[in-house]
Amino acid sequence: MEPTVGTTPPRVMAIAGTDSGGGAGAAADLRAMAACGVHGCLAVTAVTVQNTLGVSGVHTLPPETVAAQIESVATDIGLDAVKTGMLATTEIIRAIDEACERVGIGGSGPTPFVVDPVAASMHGDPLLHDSALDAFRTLLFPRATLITPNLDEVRLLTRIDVHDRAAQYEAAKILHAAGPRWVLVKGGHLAEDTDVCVDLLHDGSEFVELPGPRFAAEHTHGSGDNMASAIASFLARGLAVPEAVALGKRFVTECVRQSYPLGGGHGPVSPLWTVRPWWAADQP
Ligand code: PXL
Repeated sequence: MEPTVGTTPPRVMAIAGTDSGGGAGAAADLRAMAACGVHGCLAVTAVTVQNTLGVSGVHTLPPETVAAQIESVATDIGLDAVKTGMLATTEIIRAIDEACERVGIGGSGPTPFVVDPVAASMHGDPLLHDSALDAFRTLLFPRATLITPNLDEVRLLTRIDVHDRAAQYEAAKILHAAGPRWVLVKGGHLAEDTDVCVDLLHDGSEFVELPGPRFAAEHTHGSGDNMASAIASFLARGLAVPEAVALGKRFVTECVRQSYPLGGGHGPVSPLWTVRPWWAADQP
């Protein structure tokens, strides 16, 4: 058979840490990107020693190696969108900011830039130095097309403890003032909503509430990574932010619905619902 040459898909980069348990971080990002039909590239920031019970070790890469991965890919392969996850230190954040400036990612450059301000694992293990919160605010937020904090990250970044919708609106306004084009304040941790999960999107003038079902899910490891990676993938496909966020929400809602147990702790959300079982006899 003659080999066939395919069409290059949209190209998206995750700047992220690894999770040896495979549920979150870089592995989740690249799976979500494949599920959303794009070519995923990766700049590793840190290696975590991790299973479903928690994080027992973190080894960060030299900041210049993180920057070099970004520039190497951007100057050859090209990038249609970039998303960040675990960034670990101020020095790595600064190196990312400088590399993005050089190759036109976020800010006034052409490449959309999604910043998921990851601060801790779901077990509360730190994935970011406390002193690096300021670097997020001052360097990456002004460069971001969209930031996607959950309510724990909102508390760290703004000191607002969001317990109701009014505070969710207030937090969105304060975070928008730090410079991102759009803010998505995710409502997954909002206790007052018992059967809905309302994410709030804000661009400095409009507010859009994105309601979705809430599941009593125990296995939600990697949900934020999957969502931000899906949104970046849809931005790379050329969708506007509200459409990309709405599709990202649809994607992650199904990932949470289909999450599975793994190990002795919290299992991962699953993008496998997008995979056609081509290996089964009746699937061509
Ligand atoms: O889900 C956030 C996240 C991102 N990156 C890494 C992680 C986690 C959560 O545990 O381990 C490497």
